[in-house]
Amino acid sequence: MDRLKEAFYIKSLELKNEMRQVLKEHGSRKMDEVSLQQIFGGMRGVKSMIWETSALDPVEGIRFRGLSIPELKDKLPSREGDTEPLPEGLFWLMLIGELPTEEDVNWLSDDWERRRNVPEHTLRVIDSLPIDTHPMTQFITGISSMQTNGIFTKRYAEGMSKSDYWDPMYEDAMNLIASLPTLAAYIYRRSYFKGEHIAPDDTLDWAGNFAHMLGVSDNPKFMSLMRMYMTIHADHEGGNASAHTTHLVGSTLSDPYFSFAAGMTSLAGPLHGLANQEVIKWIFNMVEELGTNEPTDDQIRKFVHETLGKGQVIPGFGHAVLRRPDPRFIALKRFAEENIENDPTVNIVWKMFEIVPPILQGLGKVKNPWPNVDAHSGSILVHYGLDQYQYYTVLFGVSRALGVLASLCWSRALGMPLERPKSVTYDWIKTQLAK
Ligand code: HAX
Repeated sequence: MDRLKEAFYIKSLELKNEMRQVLKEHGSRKMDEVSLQQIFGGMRGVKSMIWETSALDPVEGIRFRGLSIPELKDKLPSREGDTEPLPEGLFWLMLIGELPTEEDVNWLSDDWERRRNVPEHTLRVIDSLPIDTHPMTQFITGISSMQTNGIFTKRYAEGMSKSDYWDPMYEDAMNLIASLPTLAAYIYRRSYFKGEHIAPDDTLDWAGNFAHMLGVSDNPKFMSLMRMYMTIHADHEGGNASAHTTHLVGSTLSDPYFSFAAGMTSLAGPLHGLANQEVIKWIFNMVEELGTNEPTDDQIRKFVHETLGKGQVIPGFGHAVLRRPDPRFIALKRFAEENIENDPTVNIVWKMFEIVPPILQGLGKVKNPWPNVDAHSGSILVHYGLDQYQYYTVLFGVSRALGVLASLCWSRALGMPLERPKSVTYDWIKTQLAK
């Protein structure tokens, strides 16, 4: 058994036993109450799931196993010559709750390198789609088609015991994560570079090699960006749509390929991960309409009002949980301040950071007027030459695999049951209110 798998197995056995005991003693204790507003309002804030890999505070933002984004930058190993954390380190931390050493991270890079093969038939399935198929459609199709390699489903069919679920779950999760950069780079080169693919570089880490295979920029800062991008998008506790979908589908004992493909269909919605493409599309439309890439504050303000006037949302602003500027937005801003000088798209994003929140506040209904992660990520990608914004959600998806698949391993190791919340009819509500 490999070192990470063994550590995970030992930790999960301990926690499983402890949780069983706690449930036995305190199972009937009330932890939450649900209001009518919450039933109608997309279940905001209803506590209903165990998610070990990260937790989201409305004001502080995300913490991965207790560590904030700046703390991750300080504490996780980075590649020599780079200061951004390696996503391998975050995966290690999320999976077993311990900070990895440099040696651990190197081992994981090598392990994912060994596992990164994408089956030939997956490439053929993608090639059969029209060339202008949205990259997320190609990504989801590719992930589903790799399910033929699934170990969990095969072992289940052979009659595996419940107590062994965690084992093939771990193997599938690791194989899938390892292969995602290859799959995603294949889609990018196919869609935008006439299928001129770039061979992997075995000397590189997982995210560095992904940046290399995309072939966007020779600037080493682009690789550095990919490492931090893959780290900060990885997890946002369990209630967000892509995580929750993966969790829900996984609870039926669908394997990681099916569960993650389902999660990606959630990420592809414009209120969730597709917002990163919508932000740049919105900015490019504004620039084109105004005929300048240096719009004044008043011009931006007018464009924001026009968007709202059409009954549309301002992409990249607002959040279902956060009530402050998203720390992931702040991390990207920090990266841009350190590495990018006077870029027109980045400048527009910074102007919007000042201009949009008071306008949204003025509507009197927006609970969080501040920017989220998607407000900033695209402008930095544009700076390095990755301006095919329809591709952005695939990048988000590759990163999100780290958190949701680590959590899926935990769900199976802890013996989490089929998820099945209760729905009610409006008549039932009226009857309750009349009582
Ligand atoms: N622009 C205009 N109106 C907005 C808004 C925005 N950016 N954010 C919220 N509102 C509106 C809502 O549409 C809602 O209006 P109605 O009552 O007329 O339906 C009202 O304000 C209250 O919404 P809320 O309670 O503040 O926000 P929700 O929890 O319902 O929704 C969203 C959170 C992220 C979906 C929302 O803020 C939004 O649509 N933002 C723009 C899209 C976006 O950036 N999504 C990415 C979010 C982060 C993420 O998941 N990344 O992957």
